[in-house]
Amino acid sequence: MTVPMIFSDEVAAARKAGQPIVALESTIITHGMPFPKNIEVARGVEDVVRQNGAVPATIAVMNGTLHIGLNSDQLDALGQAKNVAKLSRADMAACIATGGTGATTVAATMIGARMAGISVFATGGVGGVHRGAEHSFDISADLHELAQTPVTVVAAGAKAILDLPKTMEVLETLGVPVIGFGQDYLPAFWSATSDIPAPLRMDSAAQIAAAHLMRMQMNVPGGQLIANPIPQEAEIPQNVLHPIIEQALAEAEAQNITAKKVTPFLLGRILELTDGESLTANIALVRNNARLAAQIASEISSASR
Ligand code: PSU
Ligand code: MN
Repeated sequence: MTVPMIFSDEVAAARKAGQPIVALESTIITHGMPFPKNIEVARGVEDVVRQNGAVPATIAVMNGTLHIGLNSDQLDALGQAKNVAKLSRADMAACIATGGTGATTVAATMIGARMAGISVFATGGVGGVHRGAEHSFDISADLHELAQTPVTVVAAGAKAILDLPKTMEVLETLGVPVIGFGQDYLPAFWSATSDIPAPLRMDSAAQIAAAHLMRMQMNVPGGQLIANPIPQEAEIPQNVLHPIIEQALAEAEAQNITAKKVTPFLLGRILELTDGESLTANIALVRNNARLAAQIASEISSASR
């Protein structure tokens, strides 16, 4: 039995030519941003990858097939589809086996990327340890995926709705390298910095590529998390965001939102409460991550030649 997996024409050509490829997730399209902005952003992010010398591969499951790269019509269809499943490590295989359609989270996109031989993946923010996890036990499967799947993930840190110190503790326990890009402190998604020191710091895509390749050589399982700060001009300062996040969290608790629904609910409420400003920042940071990911993928390509 083989996995039903299809490459877009663009990705198939890039594989043939040995060009660098950057994986992109699809949950951010279906569950992270509202229609029709989501489709516009997805296309824009793909273009940023292209402008920086790599080929984008947006990953999703459609009608039981794992797609590595979506063409324009498929992107349109996914962006408008209702009731799309949010797939993580636990449910990806079941969705494919039963002919379902689902968007891939960071964890599921990493699995798809590994299967397609793609080393680098750009997203907005990874999942992490939720606030109150000591009661809810809500810890994203993204963290465990980073510990076992050899893909370098470029994100703007963990989303600020999470418990960042606990997220960092879990990543350390799991042996995931967290590399601050160009600064000593970790970014906090919508804000360029936090007061949490970055465990590692690198200042160039070449260094990140070298560390990725060294882990492969050493046969150390797992990937790397690159914490790339949102550009200064696009950030929302932490003191502005703090009360809004508190309100969204309180509403989630009052409405008994749990499990997979937590992250989309919080992102949606923060969007409303900031009058769309959080979305503008989210778009800027994803584009910024796509740029760095394309540079890292190019460095890995040329170093492996
Ligand atoms: N970052 C965003 N928007 C998103 C997500 C991340 O800017 O929608 C998604 C990612 O797919 C991530 C998921 O893997 O949220 C985490 O969900 P959970 O906390 O349920 O593991
Ligand atoms: Mn969760």
